[in-house]
Order: sequence, then C-alpha cells, then structure tokens
Amino acid sequence: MTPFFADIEPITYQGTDSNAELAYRHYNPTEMLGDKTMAEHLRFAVCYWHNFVWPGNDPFGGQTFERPWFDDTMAAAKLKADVAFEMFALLQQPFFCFHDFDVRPEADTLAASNARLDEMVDYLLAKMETTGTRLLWGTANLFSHRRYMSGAATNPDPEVFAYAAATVKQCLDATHRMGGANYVLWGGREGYETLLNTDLKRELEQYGRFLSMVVDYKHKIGFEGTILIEPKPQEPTKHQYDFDTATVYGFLKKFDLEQEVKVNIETGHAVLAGHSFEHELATANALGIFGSIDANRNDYQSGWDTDQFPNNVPEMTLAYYHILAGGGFGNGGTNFDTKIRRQSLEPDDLLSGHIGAMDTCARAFKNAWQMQAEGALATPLAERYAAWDQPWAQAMLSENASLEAIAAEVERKGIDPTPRSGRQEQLENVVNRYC
Ligand code: XLS
Ligand code: NI
Ligand code: NI
Repeated sequence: MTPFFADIEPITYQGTDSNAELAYRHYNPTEMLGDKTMAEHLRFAVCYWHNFVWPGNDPFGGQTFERPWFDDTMAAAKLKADVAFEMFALLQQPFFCFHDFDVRPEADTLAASNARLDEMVDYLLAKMETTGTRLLWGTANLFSHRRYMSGAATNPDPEVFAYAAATVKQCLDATHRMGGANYVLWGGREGYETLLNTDLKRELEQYGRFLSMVVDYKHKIGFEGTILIEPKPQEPTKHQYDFDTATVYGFLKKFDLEQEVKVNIETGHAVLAGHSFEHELATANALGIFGSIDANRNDYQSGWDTDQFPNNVPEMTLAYYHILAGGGFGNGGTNFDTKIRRQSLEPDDLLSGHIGAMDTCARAFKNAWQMQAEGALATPLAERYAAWDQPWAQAMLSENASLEAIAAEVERKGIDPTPRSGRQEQLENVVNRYC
C-alpha cells in the first residue's frame, strides 16, 4: 500500500440512513434488478486521466494538486498505477479507462514510447488480476502533444497521420491484451480552427480512411470489443467533425462503417451541441449505434466542458430510461470522465466525487428501471401512435404507396384529422413521481 489514501477503508453500501462521509447510500452493487446486479447493469468505470494526470490547471493558472507521482519517469508512472488501483479497490467499481499518455511518460521516439507502454501494460495487467478491475475502454491521446495541433487523422501533414495511425495500432494492441470491452476514438483535434486554411472534404476523406483501417486492424487481431466514437461539437477546436450523434452517423454511413462503429455519448458534450443527454441517447438508439456513456456533466451556467460528477437524478433517470429502452449496456458502461474541482486538494475529495456520482446514477437507474417495468412512458407512447396499426395507415408506409393513391384515399374517406393533446405536462408529472 502507498500512503496516499492512508487508512481509508473500502467504501461499502450503508443505506439511506447512514451519515458517513465515505459510504454508498444508493449504490448497492449486489442488489438484483431483474436477473442482473446493479454492478452488472451500471458497469461503472473510473477514468485515469482526470484523477491521476490532470494537475489542476485552468486557462489562468497552473498546478494546484501536489501528487508524489507527478514526474516523467517510469518509477512515477508505476507509483501512479499503484495509487490508481488502490482507489479502484476502495471504490469497488468494476472498470477503468485510460489513454496511453495517462499511464506512460512519452519517450524520444515512438518505438521507445511503445516499449514503455508495453511495460506499463504488463504492470497494469498484474494489478487487474489482483483487484479484479477490468478495462471498459482504452484510447490514444491524439490531442495533447504539439504534433497534433492541426489534427491527427485530419492533419495536413501526412507524417502526423502516419504517427497517429502507428499510435492507435499500439493502443488497440494494448487494449486487446488487457481484455478491453471497447476502444474509444475521441477526435479532440479532428476539426478546424478556421476554414481559411482548411480543406474540409480532404480532411473528412482522411478521417474516413483512418477509421476504416482501425476497424480492419481490430478484425485482424481478433479484438472483440466495440470501436466507439465520442461525439463533441467543439473544445478544443472551434468546430469538430464528430459534432453529435447524428453527424457521426452520417459520417459512418458515408464510409460504410455504421455496422462497425458505435458512439460513446458524454452528458456535457450533448449539452455543448445544443442537445439534452437523452436526445443523444434516443438518437443513437434510433440509428442503432448506441455504445457507452461518459456520465460527466457541464457547469450549466458557464457552458464549458467542465467534466463535473453527475449530480442530477432526474437528468440521469431519463438517460438510463433511454439506455434501458435500447436494451441496456452491452459492451458499454457508465464511465466517469470526471474531475474534482481544482480547489479539492485532498485524496478523499477524489473518493467523494465518485461516491456522489455512483449514488446519483444508482438512484436514477432504479427510477428508470421502475418506469420501464411499469410502462410509465411506454404505454402512453404506444397509445399516441396506435392509429398507425390500422391497415390503411400501414399501407401508406409500404413500398407500393404513392402520393396519388394517398390523395385518392383522402378524398374517398373524407379524411379530416382531429388534433389530440400531446400531454407533455402530464408526462412530466409521471417522471417526477418516479424521481
Ligand atoms: C474530452 C473527452 C475525452 C474522451 C477521451 O472532452 O471527453 O476525455 O472521453 O479521450
Ligand atoms: Ni469531455
Ligand atoms: Ni469523454
């Protein structure tokens, strides 16, 4: 054990009557809902980067956290891994996620960086073995280093494209070796700052080719996890190509990848795109590309991607409602791509953030489960569309239908629609009853 978390005991479920700081009040990992435990339904993951790599900087100030592993050596990387897995053991969440950049210091050449990653993967694998923590997804950081300032796959310089491709190959190998359930691509710099220097068509072609090669490679090595794109409209670039779920779908369709790639939807990114979280989830369900979530919220006043822990039960209830409506998580899960505030200096602040988030999600999930079981929204929804079950209505959607035939039918039947209430307020009240 490292001294970092000192004598803090593993976090346990203590029920809603508990006043303990470090306890779950709603997340009871072994509680059954249907034929699965809450742990199996929610598939919580802790992210490596915000918790153990981010130094607490913001655009106006630098590091606020003092961590003994903040150093560019392999010894520091191993200490960081020790502390990370100690936190995973304390929280007892089943999964974690990481970027290559989070777990190994970068070396002078790509080959040397790769060797360091390999060494760290061995180190992490041993820890996964002892703690039982699994990998929800791995990913490559193709946005922090200055070589990526004009993009990775969409860079005007083919050398950067090549470097990024080699890096993703390495990270896919690592994710595969660690039994990852998914592999994520978040295109932080795949976008542009100004159209004055950007050939949009060319960059999208490059991106399409890149992603096709990622999918080919996944099949070559026999990786059975899901490839996920994480949509985000902007930040860091002014405009990102993976703007939102619908945009990603159009892109996948163009490159024949819509059966191969799904989306990892982040609460705060949905809001940045001018949507709600549930809009993005429902869209992904409708298009058949739902994969996984990053459950971190934004500050809704500042409008930035502040990566805060989820704390809004009604918002998460509707999110899980749509996830359940789509059949729940397959390979996906609930990742906390979250960071404590830069003034939250203490080790136990890291724990409090996750405990609150897991309790929020557990409450929300139970609400959603109940809503689903009782058909609270599904029954009125089915009623709203029930008239479409009539044969003449179905016929209008068949391939034989035509505008002329429908026009004749309107005249023959004297069709004259009667407007019906959408019942929005009643439905909002229904949701509130469950929250
Ligand atoms: C940034 C993204 C990032 C991805 C992983 O906004 O959310 O953290 O999840 O690269
Ligand atoms: Ni984000
Ligand atoms: Ni994210």
